[in-house]
Amino acid sequence: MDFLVLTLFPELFGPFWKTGIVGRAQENGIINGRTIDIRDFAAGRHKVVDDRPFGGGCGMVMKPEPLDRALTEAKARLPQAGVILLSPQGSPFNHKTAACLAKAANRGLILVCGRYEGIDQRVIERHVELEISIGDYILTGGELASMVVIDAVTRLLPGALGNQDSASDESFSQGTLEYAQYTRPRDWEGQEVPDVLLSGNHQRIADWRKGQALMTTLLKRPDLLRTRGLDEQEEKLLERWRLEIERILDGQRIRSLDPPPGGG
Ligand code: 9D3
Repeated sequence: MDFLVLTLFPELFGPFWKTGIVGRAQENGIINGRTIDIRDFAAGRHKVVDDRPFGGGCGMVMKPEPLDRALTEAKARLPQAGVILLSPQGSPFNHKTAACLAKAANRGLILVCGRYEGIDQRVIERHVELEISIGDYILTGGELASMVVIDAVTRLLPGALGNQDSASDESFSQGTLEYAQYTRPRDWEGQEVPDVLLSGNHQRIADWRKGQALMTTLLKRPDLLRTRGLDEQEEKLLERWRLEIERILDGQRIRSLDPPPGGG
């Protein structure tokens, strides 16, 4: 899958393209990640890429011309690619979006990273197909957000993970959080690993993990289960806590999750 990132800070991507699962995918030819420096498309000796906003206000806006030329070059290199703008105004990024983008991997992606207070709206209207935000907090630019998107999409591509199955049976495709994990030593400073994990009974282990994942989700992210619901097997696994679960799913407060008195 081709990723072409348009940015004013291409140096941020050096180690990113070379490290970990993204790095290995790049080496194996599963992805081809490149950056384009928007400043290379700026005019004049000073290579100006920003200007003051019409209507006044503080901060600067990315000028349309350099970005438009950079995008024209990007589209010439990847004519089939979708164009995504990373922006605080975008749709929230989640597993479903990542899976969707991974499915259309053959098209490739052009990712536009804004800096300053934003980019001229007319470039967005001319080129951008999808605006993505990675959450409700303020970043200083789209670069980290584009790495988040590329990272999440890459690990869903066939062959990117060591074990082929590991992406499909993990938590967000199931709509839950993950079960707790343990490794050696069996007794760590008096804290023991749950017995069932040492039992060698694969069915019991699988059931324990499902129940553990469901309880964790219920306690930490009840919103995930409320939209998803429980199937018959899951209801059986959680029978013991049925009353508490119904109370939580009815939207009542979980006191342990409320902020402690006095904050902190
Ligand atoms: C405080 C400045 N904001 C009001 C004028 C506008 C603003 C512009 C540009 C705020 C942040 C940014 C830079 N952020 C991104 O480009 C960005 C982002 C983010 O800030 N949060 C979550 N997801 C994303 S994706 C791109």
